[in-house]
Amino acid sequence: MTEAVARAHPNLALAKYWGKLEREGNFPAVPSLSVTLGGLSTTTRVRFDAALTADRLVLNGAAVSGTELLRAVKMMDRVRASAGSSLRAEIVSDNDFPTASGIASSASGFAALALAASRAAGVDWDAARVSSEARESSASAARSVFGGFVELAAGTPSARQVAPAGHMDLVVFVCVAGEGKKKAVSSSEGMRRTAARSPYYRAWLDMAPRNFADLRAALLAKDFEKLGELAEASALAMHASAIAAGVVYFGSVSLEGLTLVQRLREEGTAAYATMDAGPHLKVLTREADAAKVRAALASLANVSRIIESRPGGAAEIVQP
Ligand code: 2P0
Repeated sequence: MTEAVARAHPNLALAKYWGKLEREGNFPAVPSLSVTLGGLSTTTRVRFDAALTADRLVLNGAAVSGTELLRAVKMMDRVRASAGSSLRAEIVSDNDFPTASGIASSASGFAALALAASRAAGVDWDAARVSSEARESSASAARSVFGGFVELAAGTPSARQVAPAGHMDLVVFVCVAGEGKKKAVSSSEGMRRTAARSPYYRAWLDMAPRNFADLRAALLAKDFEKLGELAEASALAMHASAIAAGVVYFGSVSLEGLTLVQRLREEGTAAYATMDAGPHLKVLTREADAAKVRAALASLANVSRIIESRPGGAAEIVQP
């Protein structure tokens, strides 16, 4: 086979990954636990072609070059090494969610690429190997190979499922902060600066594994309130350590959104906030409170759109 198409969903870390081990291969320094976001996907077609002299990448309809292309080529080189092939490929990848939405497209992107490329090259990688190769390109991508609730332990090659998508009643709102923001520092660079300069990086490394273990236990116990509290605490601790190094991803939507969900809780509605390497706000709630939480979030200024998601499935081949 020389061609394959794969689809993968982005994911939202409940217990965050922030910081890398000082060794080759892009290994996280802390364990993380995410929910795979159903309803949002990246679809990637890989076609090996003897007529090509270099890999080509078309992302959302536009040809990509430079460092973005190089990251994909590195993945393709690993696939070629595994297949004993020297063929170059055309990669066509499309997201059905806005790329600048604060939902990491690298997670679904590299999960879909690892799966499609290995299948197109005829190498028989199992899900753990696909996850490990995806992690090397982008650590959060290791988690998007699996559906439902997924963990990636520190220093381990691949992620694994903790619970399936139907395990828990959970609704995720992504509040996309309006345009006009300058581009944030990349996650890799933000982590590097945090590790090098933050007086609170040690505290983060100390807190994160305990937060992860408690959150994992809350998930298995289906304790939504506990899970939400721990997810919000993980995000705040991650950002506190980054901010102390001058790495500020927070914006007005993050701050006003955090205040809003805290007020909702005081009024008796279980909603929890989390943020990643951008100004967008993600809110966790349950089915019974979803309409109320959505209506409250609609009052936030500078939100260009609200995306609603629920736990989704694993990365999969969609065409032979
Ligand atoms: C996460 N983030 O656990 C954390 C929380 C952002 C904040 O993983 O350097 O693109 O490519 O391994 O996976 C985003 O970082 O970083 C991320 P690299 P990645 O989802």
